[in-house]
Amino acid sequence: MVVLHHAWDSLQSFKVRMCLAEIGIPWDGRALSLTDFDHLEPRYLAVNPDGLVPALEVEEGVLTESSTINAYLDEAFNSSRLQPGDAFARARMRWWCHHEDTVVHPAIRPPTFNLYIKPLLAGLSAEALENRLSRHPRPERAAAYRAAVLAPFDGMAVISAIRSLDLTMSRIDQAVAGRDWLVGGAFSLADIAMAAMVERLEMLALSGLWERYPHARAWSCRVAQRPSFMLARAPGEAGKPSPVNPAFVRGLVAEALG
Ligand SMILES: N[C@@H](CCC(=O)N[C@@H](CS)C(=O)NCC(=O)O)C(=O)O
Repeated sequence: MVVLHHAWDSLQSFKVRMCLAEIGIPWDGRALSLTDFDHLEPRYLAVNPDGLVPALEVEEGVLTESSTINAYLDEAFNSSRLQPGDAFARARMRWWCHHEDTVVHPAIRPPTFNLYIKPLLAGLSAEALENRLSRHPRPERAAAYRAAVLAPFDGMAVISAIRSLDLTMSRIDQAVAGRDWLVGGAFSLADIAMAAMVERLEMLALSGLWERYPHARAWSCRVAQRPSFMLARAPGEAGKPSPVNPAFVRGLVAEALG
């Protein structure tokens, strides 16, 4: 059985959980808490020396990078049915996966740190924080946690992230005008990659952004209705109190998009 090291509230882990569910691969989970810094414990750094989730352990070894993992799962367990056969469509699919990794994920991080992680880490002393961060192999990642705990709320970073996410939505809107899925005629790894954004925007009280783009909004609803989307979510999430304040977020959206 494959073993997935993941965090329930990690965007990139969501992608892999959804892919596992979509294909129907049984998996054994090792859930880490990123706000308890489990990912910086020596036992996890032995699995992924980058100190990031997700990581997938299979018989042959460990795979990291969510898009690489999803392509592997589809190829090893699903005869590549989640990747278009046509070379051009497959290249478009890879574009969406790359866009999620290089544009969407970096854009999601400032709102996640400012709106969600900051309140969760409030009260952590600078000393306790540095103790944990001293093991972080990525200085820029350590800096994001440091800012979440020690720096004031960064409204400008959140506003510029909202603008970037809005631009991505306009691209989704064009891609799904007149069809169900992002690439070709079938649901693919591209939809799984971008589904993570659907889930995260909900968690950050930013789902209202979809309203500006009717085709993208309809796509986001189709994605959210897939059983694999529900299975990828944290169990018992519904009804859990969120640290995010929706009224405050609405104000930031108004400022970002006018
Ligand atoms: N490109 C990597 C990014 C992995 C990544 O950044 N994961 C985040 C959670 S979504 C993480 O582990 N954050 C912990 C940290 O920054 O210390 C992938 O797609 O797997």
